[in-house]
Amino acid sequence: MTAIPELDRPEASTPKSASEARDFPSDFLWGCATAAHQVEGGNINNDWWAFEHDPSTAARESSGDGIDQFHRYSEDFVLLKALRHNTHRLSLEWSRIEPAPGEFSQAAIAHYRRVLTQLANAGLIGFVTLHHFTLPTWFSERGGWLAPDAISTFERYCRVVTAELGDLMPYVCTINEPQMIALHGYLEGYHPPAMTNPILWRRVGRVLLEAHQAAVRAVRAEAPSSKSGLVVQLPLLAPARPDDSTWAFCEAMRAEIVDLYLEGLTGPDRGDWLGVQYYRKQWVDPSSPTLFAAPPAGTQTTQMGWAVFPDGLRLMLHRAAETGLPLYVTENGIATEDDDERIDYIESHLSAIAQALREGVDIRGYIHWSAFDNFEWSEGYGPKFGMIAVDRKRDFARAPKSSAYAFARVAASGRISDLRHTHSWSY
Ligand code: GCO
Repeated sequence: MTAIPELDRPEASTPKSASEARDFPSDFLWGCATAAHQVEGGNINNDWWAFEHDPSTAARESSGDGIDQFHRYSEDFVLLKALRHNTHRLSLEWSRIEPAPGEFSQAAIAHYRRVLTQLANAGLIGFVTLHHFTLPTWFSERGGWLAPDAISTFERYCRVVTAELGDLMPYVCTINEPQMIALHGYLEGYHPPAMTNPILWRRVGRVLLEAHQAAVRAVRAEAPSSKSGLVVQLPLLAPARPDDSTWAFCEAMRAEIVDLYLEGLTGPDRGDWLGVQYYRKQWVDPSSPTLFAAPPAGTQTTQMGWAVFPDGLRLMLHRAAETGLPLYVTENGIATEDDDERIDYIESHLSAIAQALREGVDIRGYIHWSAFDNFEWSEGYGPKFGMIAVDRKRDFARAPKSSAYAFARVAASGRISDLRHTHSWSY
């Protein structure tokens, strides 16, 4: 393992809390998540690239070179392992693998074989997402998820990649946040295809649930030892006001954003586990043009304007546990320039997970969003979600922040109190 002076000083191996009980089991998975379009750079053949370059859309800037992970994945994985991660979540870029309908790039598949081999060699258990927001341009131009053959086309891609790479994918995340694809792309209009149509919003959500099941079938057929799961964002939704119609509207939103997916995970193709992604509490407001009210005055909010509410993670883990599936937290994090605030956020959210564990919820890992500051979709590179800064202006140098070392100590010991044991460390 690469030595990191901040972590490998002799006192670091015997943290002050060594005698305290662990908060997390010794086989718990610890890591960070990324997505191809947010880190690779140069993904010019997908719907997001087109959206970023269309001045009429909500996108602020081009994803450009990303953080050039397309070329720097090896050193990134070695760094994450040195930071005591034992797992890593990343995604495959469909538009590279299938640049034209039915035409699969052997070079792109070979690239991802090198990436996933390097991941395993670095000692990181792979959570590999098949679809994380970006669609090949040809797929979106044919109607995206609303095209009559969308599911069978996606299933064909899933079969090819799992047949080619499944031996290197211990965990497969089928579709990232189907609810957010539907909500942001078809109702709120700030992701492609920039629609604001309540009927299509509802329809796409159902298509994506079916597409998940098709992906599970593909994984079972082509890579039977891989374990597949849907990864859903589960915000804690509350009515903005106590009147009956706001309550009813909140229930209707919850039905579409949460219940549709959790209650839809039935039958043989539901997958082997479920990924819970949690960031915030949201107040539903039928009279707001965005359908959500601003957080109440005095609420702590992030660079994204999101309300910090750690107990919501515990509550949504309980809700997700009703599926009976083992759970992994596959995303949770904060956009902030203030890294101390990130450490606070990690502490409060890990405490919520530890409490859910004590309450009997089967949670097997925590994957933070994100490893590196990266491209935050329509918001561009402004929001800082990473534990590791990247110098995009010069040489793409990676610089771990204090939170990266704090997280490393918890990952090594399984004790939340080790986040704060900074007295014996210098940065
Ligand atoms: C999502 C995606 C990530 C985001 C992250 C912060 O949740 O929207 O999975 O790609 O970058 O969640 O918004």
